[in-house]
Amino acid sequence: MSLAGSLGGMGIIPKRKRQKVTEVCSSQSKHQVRFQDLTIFIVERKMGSSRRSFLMDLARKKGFRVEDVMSDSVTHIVTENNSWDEIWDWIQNLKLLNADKLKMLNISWFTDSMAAGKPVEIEERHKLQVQKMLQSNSPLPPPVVTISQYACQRRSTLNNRNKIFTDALEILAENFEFNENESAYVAFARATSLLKSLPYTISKMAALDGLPCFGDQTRAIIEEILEDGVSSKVDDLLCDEKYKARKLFTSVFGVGLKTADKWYGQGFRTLEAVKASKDLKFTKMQKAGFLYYEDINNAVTRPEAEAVAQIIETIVHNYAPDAIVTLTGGFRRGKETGHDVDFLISCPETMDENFLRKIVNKLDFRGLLLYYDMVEATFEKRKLSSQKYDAMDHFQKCFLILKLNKALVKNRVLSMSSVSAARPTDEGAEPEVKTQIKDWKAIRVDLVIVPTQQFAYALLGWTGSRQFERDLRRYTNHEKSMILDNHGLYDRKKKIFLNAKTEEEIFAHLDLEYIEPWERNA
Ligand code: DCT
Ligand code: MG
Repeated sequence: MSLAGSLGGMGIIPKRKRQKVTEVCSSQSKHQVRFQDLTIFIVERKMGSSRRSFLMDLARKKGFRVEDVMSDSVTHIVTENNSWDEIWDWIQNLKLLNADKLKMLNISWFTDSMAAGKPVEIEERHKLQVQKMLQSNSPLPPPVVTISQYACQRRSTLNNRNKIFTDALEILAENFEFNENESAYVAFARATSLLKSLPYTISKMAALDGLPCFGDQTRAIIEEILEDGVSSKVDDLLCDEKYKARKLFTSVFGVGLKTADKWYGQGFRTLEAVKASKDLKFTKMQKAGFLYYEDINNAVTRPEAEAVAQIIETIVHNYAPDAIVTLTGGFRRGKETGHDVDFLISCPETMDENFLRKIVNKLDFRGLLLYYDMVEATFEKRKLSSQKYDAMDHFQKCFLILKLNKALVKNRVLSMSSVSAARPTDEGAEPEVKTQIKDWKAIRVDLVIVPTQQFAYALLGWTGSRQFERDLRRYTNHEKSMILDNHGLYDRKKKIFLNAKTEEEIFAHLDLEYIEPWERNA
């Protein structure tokens, strides 16, 4: 089969649309076209329909004319992870009149233009690369573009095509982390992250050729899964006493690896036994962890996160109408569930230092507060270090467990109706609630107070993912001789801090293509 034939089969455009090449999109009419002399077509292949629809919508909102289907009126064709040859073959088949005038661009031109709010000038790096000739019988195209070893130079959506491998590698990585085997942890975490960014599924070992981040150990796991469908190392680990105990104990809010290992060493194997022990002392956090264990270990859904957002916003705006509450963490990356809900609250510099306390008090007053742990700002302790990635930052923050009325979430889902507070109940009423129908769910919430000038850096840091952040800092340090943390960016050569109002500006300081939050699921 010819390359062009196989491309048609793989659906650059859906079959039923192929005949109607001159049809013009109707959803464009909702938005005014600001840039009259260009018309964009975005190729669906290797991108997926949902991402494509999202990007089309985004461009239209910004005043670009975008066609649903390929036609003679298209001037700029935008594609992700397809080579010039592939797109050119396909265009030849369409027999367009002005094919030789078409600008054939990779997604970087599109994202640069979206960030600039206008079509940017086409640079060499925006143009599609010619792919080295493949042997016609080779079933696996090699990567068309060089894939970076840094997650911050890759686009990792939630559409993970290599889940069978990443699930296994993640379990093994976690165990290396438990065992404080840093180098093995890093190797497994990086390989996992790279697999998540691939626009195709690995179907044979040769597909790993030329990719960074794979060593002997990670290759061996992938090879075994390709042959047997499972990894014996993972199977063994899932039956391992110590691993099971560590997983179980650290699933309690407030229990870290040290405590988990202590309990394991003392012979404990179940949470029931730990809770029943007369000798063990628990912190306030762990007591809350046990009390709300089931709810906290039951993932937070997006409607729940949105209901919490509404509650927090209402209270925050009551005290500071100008403050901005931003939902961040996994939900900002487009995840539908999370283990908690993370919010940044950005305030003008002059913000009352008791602001966060007032919010917490109000939550308490409304009967919504089950637990809180206030952490004061430690800006004076900030040390610029390129050696170690410091997960914690120096902002004032509060780790909470909130009591979310389930009816509130149901109402939001059913009718998106307005929010009312959960019915207040006594905090100490746990035994009583168990005998009644429980109409609320305990939700883990993080609130972080961020001064406006540091907002973009805090947003970038708190959006994650963990691996994306690690690689962003590693890239910044090794490739740019700069230091990045949740507060700012320091240029070691020029000895200056670089200001940024938006995440786009931070990426630009680092000479990185902008990666959207939903592409940071590394
Ligand atoms: N973060 C980080 N390094 C850590 C912990 C957190 O860079 N060690 C950043 C990345 C994500 C963000 O803070 C919020 O942290 P979590 O809530 O733990 O992560 P999440 O991606 O929101 O995961 P989940 O969806 O499960 O809440
Ligand atoms: Mg989170």
